[in-house]
Amino acid sequence: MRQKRVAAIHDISGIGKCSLTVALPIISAAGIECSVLPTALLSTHTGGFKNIYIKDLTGSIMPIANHWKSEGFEFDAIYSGYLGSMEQVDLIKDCISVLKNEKTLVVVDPVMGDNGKLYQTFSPEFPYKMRELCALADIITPNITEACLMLSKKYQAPPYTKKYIEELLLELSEICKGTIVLTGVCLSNNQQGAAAYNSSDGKISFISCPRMAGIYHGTGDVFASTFVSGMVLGKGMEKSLKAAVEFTHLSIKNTAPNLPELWYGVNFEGVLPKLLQLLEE
Ligand code: PXL
Repeated sequence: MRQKRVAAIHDISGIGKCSLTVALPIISAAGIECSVLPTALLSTHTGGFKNIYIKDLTGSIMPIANHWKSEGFEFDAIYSGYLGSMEQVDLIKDCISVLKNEKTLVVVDPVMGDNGKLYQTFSPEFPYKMRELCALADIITPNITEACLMLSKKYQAPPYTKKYIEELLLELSEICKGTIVLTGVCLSNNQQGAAAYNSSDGKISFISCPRMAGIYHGTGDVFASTFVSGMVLGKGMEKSLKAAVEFTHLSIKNTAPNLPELWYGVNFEGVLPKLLQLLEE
């Protein structure tokens, strides 16, 4: 049996510990080959840095996907994240149709915002466009902000009731007919985690861990990359969700003593040696 392979379609931010600089090490540490398709090259991420250098790579997306296809590469998952423009949403839809086979899992992380705000690089119409990509996915992994943006709902600050989270999951299942994984699910001030809704059996699961004070950038990417790894390794929804919540928590715990210097990203690197064990549990 060949090694598992994931096509990761995100930007590459040279500094900032997010998108491809998180997806590549995590997926690789899980023993999975990670083929990278960069959507844009940035000097840093956009969450707090100024004067960022951005090189758009829109024109490279289809030539890369078509070359992979012509070389006969097959993918166990296609995992998309931060996209540079509305036009890229259409291109990633095309990429999926070029690269997907009947067994490929399509995971869309609709990266657009956090803490109630759309990231500075996106226009207000972007969340509506992102719904089109989510409609093609087997699994989507929005945070609460991204869920509210796609549903045109007013953002509410945490903590949330279980009923509110269940309502969001069901509303999102109108956009994506597969599985909805919602992150940033905080049911009390000292807990944090994720919830999932599987439309095939109607089951809703909640997983939580202790909440650490502070804001931690890039944790959505740490979560989704771990989750995708678990799913590709055949661990199933519940185990992958649990591993992703726990690995994200470990990364945050490993960062808290280094705030504020590490305001821009978590020290997931220091806990990478524990990843495989979490995925095995
Ligand atoms: O972590 C999400 C992310 C990915 N890529 C870029 C970002 C952000 C969040 O700010 O700016 C470029």
